[in-house]
Amino acid sequence: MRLPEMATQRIPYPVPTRPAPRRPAPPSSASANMQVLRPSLPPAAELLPYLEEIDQRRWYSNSGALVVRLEEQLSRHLGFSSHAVITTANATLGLTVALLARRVSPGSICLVPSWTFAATPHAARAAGLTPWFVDVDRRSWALNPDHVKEMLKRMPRPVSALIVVSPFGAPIDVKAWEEFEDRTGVLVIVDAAAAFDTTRPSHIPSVVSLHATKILGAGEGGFVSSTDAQFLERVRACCNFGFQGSRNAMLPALNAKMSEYHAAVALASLASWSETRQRHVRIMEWYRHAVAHLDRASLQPKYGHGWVSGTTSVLLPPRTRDQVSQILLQSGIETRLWWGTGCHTQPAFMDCPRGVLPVTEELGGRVLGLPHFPDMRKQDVDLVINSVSEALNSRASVRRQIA
Ligand code: T4K
Repeated sequence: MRLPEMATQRIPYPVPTRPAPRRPAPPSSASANMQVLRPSLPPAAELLPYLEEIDQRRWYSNSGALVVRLEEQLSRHLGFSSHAVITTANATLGLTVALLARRVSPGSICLVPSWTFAATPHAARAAGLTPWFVDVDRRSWALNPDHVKEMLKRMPRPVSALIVVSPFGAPIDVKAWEEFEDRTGVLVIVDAAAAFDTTRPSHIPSVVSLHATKILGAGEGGFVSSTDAQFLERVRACCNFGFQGSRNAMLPALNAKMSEYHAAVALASLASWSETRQRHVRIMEWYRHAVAHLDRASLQPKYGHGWVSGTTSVLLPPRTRDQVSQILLQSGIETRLWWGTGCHTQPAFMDCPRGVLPVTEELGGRVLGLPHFPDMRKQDVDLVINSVSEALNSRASVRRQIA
């Protein structure tokens, strides 16, 4: 039988032209059309040497040389004394395999904050657990080990695991969570998706995202880090169909491996990390300086205190967020509710059990993600914060007129 004409035709993809310059030109204008995030991954010229290596070896996935090199470089960069990183296809799968490799009991409860991205409870479910939403601490926007210890006394069913989330890259007190794990026996995983800059060695696994929107980007990608070598061996197997030195599936598993092409982008990103970090340090300093002049809004707790992130979130007065976001949009400034109104309000998680969530409810109604991208300039930050200030003032004057 003859195939229809269309199916046999090749789509005329554009032929690549000359490699782009080292960094794209600044995209933003201080007047309008500012995206909330505009990632800048390494240009083609910086990827070329890695891509040529792949061509020569004809090895494209399954623990290739670039993946191994990336894992070694990441381990060193994060301050581990030995190979302590396993790369993954993305952080959502990284969280899932980390839970599987910690040998959590299927069907048991995994405590997660509701104040997080949907990936966190999705991963708990994918690992066969029931996500149970817990409230965060107002002072950190993260889970508090002492509050959770108290909560455990009142749980109706056994809790096997807990995912503590680094809020938008802010550091987590890993020592406190190590002690929590020792005392309670609940297995802890850190969702450090946005926390490449603040991840530190611990036997407690941290899972970092290398998504294009994160500070260290591979397009898609992630990694699991831990000082526990046996756990890491299980993570490696859980990323590769459960194989442990043979083609017999020994563990519950997935295919969560990173390809050589993604490792190439991650290696090129890592090579320019200090320059990237410096850009974010500057942006965060500008935001801190500008927001200090607003009396009714504040940045997330300890924003930029010795760490960098790829996003900026501001806490607005109650019942102003939607109007501020609308007014900014009218001026061409895009904003984003990165974590929506809390996972417990999303249809996929409506059936998940939960505690009371007053802080999450409050943050879900008041936090707004402002523009933050690597080539942002001081005048862009000033424009954003002046627009927030004007939006808050115009709202206050409307309320005064009504009164
Ligand atoms: N845990 C936490 C706490 C997380 O925040 C995340 C992910 C994860 C786990 C899971 O990590 P991964 O499995 O993704 O590795 C984004 C990201 O896709 C997601 O990685 C991130 N968190 C989440 C908070 O945000 P979207 O759907 O909001 O992205 P999107 O496509 O709307 O892009 C945001 C802005 O960036 C837009 O203005 C468009 C722009 N953009 C985006 C991409 C991808 C570009 O200009 N170029 C691009 O290539 O999810």
